[in-house]
Amino acid sequence: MKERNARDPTFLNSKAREPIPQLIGFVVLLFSSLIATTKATAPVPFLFSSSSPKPAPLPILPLPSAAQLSWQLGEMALFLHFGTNTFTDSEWGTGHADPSIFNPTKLDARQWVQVAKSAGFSRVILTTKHHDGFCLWPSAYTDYSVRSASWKNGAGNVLADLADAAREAGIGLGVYLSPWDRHEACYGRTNEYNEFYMAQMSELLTGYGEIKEVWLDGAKGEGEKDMEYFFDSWFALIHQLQPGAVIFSDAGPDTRWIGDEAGVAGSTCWSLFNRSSAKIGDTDPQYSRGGDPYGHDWVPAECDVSIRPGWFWHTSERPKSALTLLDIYYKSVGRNCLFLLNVPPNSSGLISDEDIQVLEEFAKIRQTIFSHNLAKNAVLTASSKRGGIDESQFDPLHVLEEGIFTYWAPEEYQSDWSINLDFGVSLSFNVLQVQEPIHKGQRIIEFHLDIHTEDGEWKTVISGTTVGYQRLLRFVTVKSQYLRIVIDKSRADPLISYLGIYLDPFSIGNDASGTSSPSNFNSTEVIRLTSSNHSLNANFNSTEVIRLTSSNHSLSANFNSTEVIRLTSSNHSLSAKM
Ligand code: FUL
Repeated sequence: MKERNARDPTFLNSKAREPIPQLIGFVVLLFSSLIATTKATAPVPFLFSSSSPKPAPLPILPLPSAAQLSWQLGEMALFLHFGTNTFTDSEWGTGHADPSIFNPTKLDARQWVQVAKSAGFSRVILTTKHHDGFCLWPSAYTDYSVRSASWKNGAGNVLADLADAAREAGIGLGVYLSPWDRHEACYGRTNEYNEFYMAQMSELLTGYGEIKEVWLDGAKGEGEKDMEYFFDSWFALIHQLQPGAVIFSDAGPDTRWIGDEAGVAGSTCWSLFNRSSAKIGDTDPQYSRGGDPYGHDWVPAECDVSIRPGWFWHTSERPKSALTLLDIYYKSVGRNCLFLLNVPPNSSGLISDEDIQVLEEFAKIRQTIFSHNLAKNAVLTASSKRGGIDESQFDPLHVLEEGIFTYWAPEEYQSDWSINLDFGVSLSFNVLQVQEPIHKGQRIIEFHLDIHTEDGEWKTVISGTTVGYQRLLRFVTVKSQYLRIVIDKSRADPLISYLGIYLDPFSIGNDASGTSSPSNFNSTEVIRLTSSNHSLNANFNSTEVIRLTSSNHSLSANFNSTEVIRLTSSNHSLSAKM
């Protein structure tokens, strides 16, 4: 069969390919019933044998590599910004700080790893060298490193400690090696510095066991020395030395920067991308946020953000709240991306207690919401099933099995694609989770969720664009016994590997009476309000999200700086404008 061309406009529109396949289906049906009636006298040995399984559908290009798949399944990584900046209260060190100031007397990489692991992070990524050039391992190519630090009289090696701890705990290890180096004298001399950088990279990738991710960027201050980075040579070296590692940069090759440092992906977010349309150090945020439905390369996005205002630890800064992290989780992991949360160790060499507390709360909140999938006890039926009723491989029941490798597939050449759920009783919920088996490509373009109302009508609760590895959509709490997920547009037959229906108790509408707050939304996105006993009215025209938290009748709001929000908290009334 020919590869399907995603640029063919009729291919994007499910309605464009109905009549002929339906006719074929009818003829096949007629033919098979004729055979059934003549079966006793004229057996058909192989044509309709029920014992041979229907092969899986063809994948649709581009597809992820094994390393990209394992990266995506990890969902969350912990970034560790640590170095001389931790001791000089700076973000971009000059490169001239005295290396002896590096003295984290209580440094315990096992604590970092335990914090990461118990909060659900699958890998840790260390700034082995930030822009100031100070190296957290004893590089042979510079003395601006732990070798010149007071810490352990110059005998320490942060990367080695972290590698051991990560290996023991069974979580992945990644390294950030900043291309921009404000200390190294050869920076600016192109050939020399590229050799130097590759020599340092080789040290990192050969001395510390398996490295799962290499992180680099094009960040550089105004007016700094100009030079060319030989990215293609770097990438080849990294893949040669660590074939299982993904390389992160603004343009991939394996995972791309989402284009902001707030951890937020676009509400449409393709893993499809054209590497050649992106430039390291000169990102087009729009292109990165959304990816490219016509992209030829598989380059899913990573959403980086710091738990604190700065990337490095500063005594004056405090961590974000667990609810803010939850909001970012919905907008990163819930939008087909990896959530890279920076939690900087402090100057004693430990992750601060207040950060740990937030991470523990964040883990508990996720556990509360996502450990109870209401769909688990539902009766599931699908609009059709690949291979017909006797084929169990593509049964809709697979959407309740954790993971992406088993899935529901519809019969070929259908015009309607949906999965229906019957809870048996009426239940309240406000979160939809959908996952695609991305090893077969990213397919779904548009989808929506309907509930069956008391007057017997189907009513759309929420609609969305793109699914990919995982889509989480929040909406005002609704109550229903019957619901259906409908796929409206897809690049190829849609496949669904997981469906979740949850009640997020931190969301709008879960007031004491259990009734939904009146609201009007023009958005396909989420509004989440937490209120105890009060009525809430909200009108939003935005595709973005706001979060309002009301407890003890006091209100606080967290939102992106590009959005405007007005809140009135007096006499328990509230209005918001975006
Ligand atoms: C940027 C850097 O300039 C910041 O200091 C930080 O490391 C962030 C993750 O990447 O490019």
